[in-house]
Parts: sequence; C-alpha cells; structure tokens
Amino acid sequence: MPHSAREPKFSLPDNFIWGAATSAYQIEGAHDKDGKSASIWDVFTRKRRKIRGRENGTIACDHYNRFQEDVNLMAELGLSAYRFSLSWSRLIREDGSVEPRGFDFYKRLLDALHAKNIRPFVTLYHWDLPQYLQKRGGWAKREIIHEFARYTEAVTEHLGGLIDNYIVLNEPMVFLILGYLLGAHAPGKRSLSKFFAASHYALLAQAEAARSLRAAQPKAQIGTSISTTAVYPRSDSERDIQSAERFDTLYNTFYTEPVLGRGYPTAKFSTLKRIEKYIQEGDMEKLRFDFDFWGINNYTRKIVRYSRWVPYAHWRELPTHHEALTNSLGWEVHSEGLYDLLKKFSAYKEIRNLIVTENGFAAEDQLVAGRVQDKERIAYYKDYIAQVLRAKNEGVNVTGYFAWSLLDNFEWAEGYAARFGLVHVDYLTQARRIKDSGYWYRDFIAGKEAL
Ligand code: IFM
Repeated sequence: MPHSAREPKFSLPDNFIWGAATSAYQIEGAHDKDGKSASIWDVFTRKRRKIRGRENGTIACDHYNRFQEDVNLMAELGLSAYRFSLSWSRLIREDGSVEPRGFDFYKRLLDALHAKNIRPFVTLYHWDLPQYLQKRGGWAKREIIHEFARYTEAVTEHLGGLIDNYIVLNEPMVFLILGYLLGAHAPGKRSLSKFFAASHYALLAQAEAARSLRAAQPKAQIGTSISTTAVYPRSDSERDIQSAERFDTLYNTFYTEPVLGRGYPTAKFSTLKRIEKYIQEGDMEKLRFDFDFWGINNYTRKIVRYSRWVPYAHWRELPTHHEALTNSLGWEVHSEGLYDLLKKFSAYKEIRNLIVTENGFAAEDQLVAGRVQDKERIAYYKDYIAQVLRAKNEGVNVTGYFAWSLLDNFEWAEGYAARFGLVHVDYLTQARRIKDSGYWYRDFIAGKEAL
C-alpha cells in the first residue's frame, strides 16, 4: 500500500490511545544474554509434544538486538503508545540481586520510545516466570507474593522515571488455567489444588504489587489486563444458560470480582468454592485494588451448550457457528462480543476506565512479492474498532485500543505459524515488512481511512 498523502477525512475521539502490544518472551529472543536466567517458557518449550513444530522463543523476533528498528516501525505506523512486558528473569537474579544489563536494555528501549513520543505501557508479568521461582513452587506458593513485590520495587527504582503506565498482570485466567489446570502452557501442571492456590496467590500478588507501584509513583496510571470472552448460551434452556454462566464466571469474572471487593463469584459455579481452602484471614481485603484502568483483551466469543464438562474441558470443542468466519486458530470472529464485554465491565461501578489492551487476528500470512495483503485482518480491525467506538459513543469510558500484535511472534503452544502482526517477520532473515493491515492502521489513526 503506497504511503498516503491524503488529508484527514474525519476526527477520532480526542486523546484516545492508539497502540500495539507485544510481550517479552514472544519477541525478545536473547534467551540467555546479558545475565538472563531461564524462564518457565525456556524450560517448557524443551518438553516434547508441547509446542507446535517444537518451536521456542530462543531467538523469536530478536527484538533484544533490533528494538530500535522496531521502535522506528512504531513511529512509521504513527502509534501513540506501545505495550510490552518486562522479562523478570532478565532483571532479578536467583540470589535476589538486580541484573544491571537487563535494566539497561529496558532503559534503552524506553528512551527510544520517548524519543519518538510513544507512550510506554509496561506489563510486569506476561507469563515468563523465572525458573528458579518455579522450582520453589511458582504461583502455587504464597511466597510468590513477596517475590513479585520485590521485583516490582526494583522496577520502579530502576525504570520508574521512564514509565507512567503499568499493567500488573497479563491474563491471569490464561496463565493459571492453561499453566496449572490443563498443562497446555508453562509450567505444565495439571492439578486442581495447585490451580486454586495459584489463582488466589496471583490475585494477592497483583494487589500487593499494585500498592507498591502506587506508593512509589502516585501519579502513574496502574491497570491490569484480563482475558475476556463474550459468552452466550446456545438456547433459552435452563441447562444451556447455567453452563454459559459457569463458563462466564471462570473465564470473565473469577479474576475480576474479588479485586473489586465482591468476593469470589462462587454462587453461579460452586466448584470455585474450593479456593476457600487457601484464603487466610484478611486476604479478601488484601486482594482488592482500585485500578486506574482495567485492560480488556478480547479476540472471540463462545456459544455454550450444556455439557457437564463445561467449562473444565472440551473448551476447544464448544460449538461455534458452522458458517462463522474464524482466524487460523479456529477462533470465531464476532466483533459485537467486544462491545458486549465493554458494556459488561463498564457496568461494574468499581471499574473506572477500560482500555482494550489486546485485540487482533491470527492468520498464516504469506509474503508475496514483498507484500502481505491481509484483507481479512483489515476487515477484523475495522469491525472490532467500530464496536469499541460504538461503546464509547454510548458513554462507556474506554480510552484506548492496542492491536495485538505489533510484530508476528511466538504464539506460545502454537509456535510461529499463527501470525498476529501488523508487521510481518521473516524468521530466517529477521526482515520486517509492514503488512497492508499495518498501513491501514496507520492511515486510520491519522484520520485518513474510515471504518
Ligand atoms: O499471544 C497472546 C498473548 O500473549 C496473550 N493474549 C492472547 C494473544 C493471542 O493468543
């Protein structure tokens, strides 16, 4: 797509944040450089039959060495913000001391972003726990609360002057269900008791870290990002409705309502009561935090029919429309779901502000004659962004949108085949090429492309 010299045709909401997102393990590579120790993903990807194509993030997009080129691409796209995560195992050594070379890397990245007027949104934890902490039980041990708080303090001490926007956790539901219950993600555990313990401790750690951020940087905006799925029952039958409610509870509200001071939502899903075993006196107060914003990550919806296994298992087999458009991972495209979710979460009186911190489309894109013509992704972005603006126009306090992802990257258990980037990465040469969707996003942000 040629560079557009056209004049803006319309104006977007004032001060709305238009960004793109990534995470450390998915793009950085340099898995053992400059004192970085192994994370649980470095270890998990070595296990057999866990990752499609036996791939891993050892090199990934080599962002560690190419971050300046990537920041230049962000500037070329006209992004006003960039969301990325810090690699804990780059920053804190096993003996608890800090690794200055790791902090230097993020300082250089943050400086490069500021030099281009791109606001950093920094995620503290996007799934890559240091392996030395996993050996001590990881999220399933209460001491993780203290470890996470110490790591957070080191971040504000060394990088705080360069960061105004924090996201504490990325998608607790995903790293806890897939990591501790289903064994599909690192650390590969399959245990109901570990899952409940880890869920409770992750929420306590989240609030403790958020309080430490607020104490160190009272003016910073502090948020956290949740994975969300719009859920609809397949019919009006009581059994379908109840299954959908259980699904909604586990996938949307289990990690939200307690933080808002409403307790664990066990009424609609009694199995969740098992978490009570891990609650100590004072915990329910401690895991509350009044976040400045809630990050909504959304890709798809689920239509749920009754099964006694919903939502524990068969989560991939839940029915979608046969004729529905899906991405290359089989996730149904349903932009109205994002609108419904923004309405749902904004209805909580304790939630002040929402930011869409991830949304995007996976495809097995091909680079043909130097160009990726990803029409389906452009259509996806148009539809989903229209729903975000619809919610905003109706009064929902949503103040930003981050496309997932800036770059094609390591899609966890799915390896590299599913590409989500606005920018294509050739993993053999590390050459970057802006896709048609990237040019579309650039022109849309500049007010030159309508939805
Ligand atoms: O790639 C992931 C990301 O790390 C977390 N949210 C969902 C994305 C797509 O699966």
